[in-house]
Amino acid sequence: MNQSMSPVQIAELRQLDLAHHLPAQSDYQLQQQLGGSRIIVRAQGCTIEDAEGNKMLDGMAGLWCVNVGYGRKELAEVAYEQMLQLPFYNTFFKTANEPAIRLATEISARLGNGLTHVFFNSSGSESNDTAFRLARHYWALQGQPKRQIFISRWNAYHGSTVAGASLGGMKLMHAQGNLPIPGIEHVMQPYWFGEGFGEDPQSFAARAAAAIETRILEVGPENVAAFIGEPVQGAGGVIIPPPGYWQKVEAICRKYGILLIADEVICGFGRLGRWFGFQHFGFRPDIVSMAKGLSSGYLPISATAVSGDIVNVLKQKGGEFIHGYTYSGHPTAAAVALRNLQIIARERLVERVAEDIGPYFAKAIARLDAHPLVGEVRCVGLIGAIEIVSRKGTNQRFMGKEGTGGPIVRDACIRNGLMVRAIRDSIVMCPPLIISHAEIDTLVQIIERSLNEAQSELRALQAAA
Ligand code: PXG
Repeated sequence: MNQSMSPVQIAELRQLDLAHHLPAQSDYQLQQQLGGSRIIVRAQGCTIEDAEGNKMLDGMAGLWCVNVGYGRKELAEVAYEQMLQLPFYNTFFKTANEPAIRLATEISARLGNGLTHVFFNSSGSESNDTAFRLARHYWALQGQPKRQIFISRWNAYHGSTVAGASLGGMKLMHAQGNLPIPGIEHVMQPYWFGEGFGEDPQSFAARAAAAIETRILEVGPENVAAFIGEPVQGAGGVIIPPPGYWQKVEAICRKYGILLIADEVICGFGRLGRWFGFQHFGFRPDIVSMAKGLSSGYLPISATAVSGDIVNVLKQKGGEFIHGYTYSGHPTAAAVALRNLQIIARERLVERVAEDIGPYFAKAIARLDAHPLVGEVRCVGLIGAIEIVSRKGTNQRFMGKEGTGGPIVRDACIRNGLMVRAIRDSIVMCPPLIISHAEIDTLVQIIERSLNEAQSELRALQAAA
């Protein structure tokens, strides 16, 4: 288990990767040019290792999900035991299973705020699909079937299914496959550095929230089902709304009787130093989507939590909610998720983010603010971003457009042993919640070194343009 693969084995795998495998969200021509994907073979703690034996610090917790870190034997054991006892059974036939019931109970206890019930799915996208169908169904039962419209933000990420990508505000995703589907309205995002630079953050927050109200009035409040938003936009580039934004959004939703859906797929399970992001920002959603950190990515499982008020309507007026997935309430995935939540609680990882590693991370990455390429450093809890700019003190980008600086710095980080993601010109960080102080120091050192290396390349590009 501890040996890296031979060059022959690696070559064979990469060949088969090209011949038969379509990796997610990939440019398949580029995959071909690169001779196949990088094969990741194992991971432990916060470190991943590829087939060549290169070890890298995982600054992304896999894909914003491995909150408890890699190599948790007890999660493997719980899956093994559950598979022997009951690997699978559905929840369609007036049936349920103990892990799903106990997990739903645990999630609703952590949520509080009247979010009493949980519907299970296998991915964040499906979780939002469930929220979408449930919200429309709820309004139909309430005798307001015209309430069909969802309001979302540009540059939001809510998944890759048809409803998820439509709810999301990624224009490049919409361009493929004629999305969004009808009934979805996008408004500005609370991205101060990109869209409010130089503006007082509070008035920017008010402007971003007011855009929601304006759109509600344009389409008619009686036609709006829900507003959906990530407490902090992750895949959009770690967009942390200025203080006051969420309170204003919540007040607008209440004013017009619109459901508020929090997409906690990234923010949930300790990422912001509370169990859920809405608890950090101090608002109260009616529906909550969650995935990723729910099982720390050990098995695919997601959940859509629903307020007791909505559930009462379903119970009293609903009949059958004709929605569900084969794997809704999957016992093995639920057993692993339940144990994962027990680990988070036992090791006090949420408190650790709030009181120890979050503040340490904030202080450590703040150092990068002095770098000539860095326009802004922002973070909350254990998620953060660094904006790459061509001129210090501005939000101007290399080559006069977004997307040159970020990828060059990211590639340097990866070369130097840190897995991070570039989103346009942001380097984003989302390490496992167990990351040590020493590993945070390493993360910052690698970024600093990578910024230095990228600088000459970027200045040369700019000069040649
Ligand atoms: N909501 C949010 C907030 C997410 O971050 C999803 C929904 C969809 O989850 P699934 O499990 O269906 O992928 C996500 C997923 C990126 C990246 O580019 C981010 C995600 C997925 C893939 C890539 O950073 N987030």
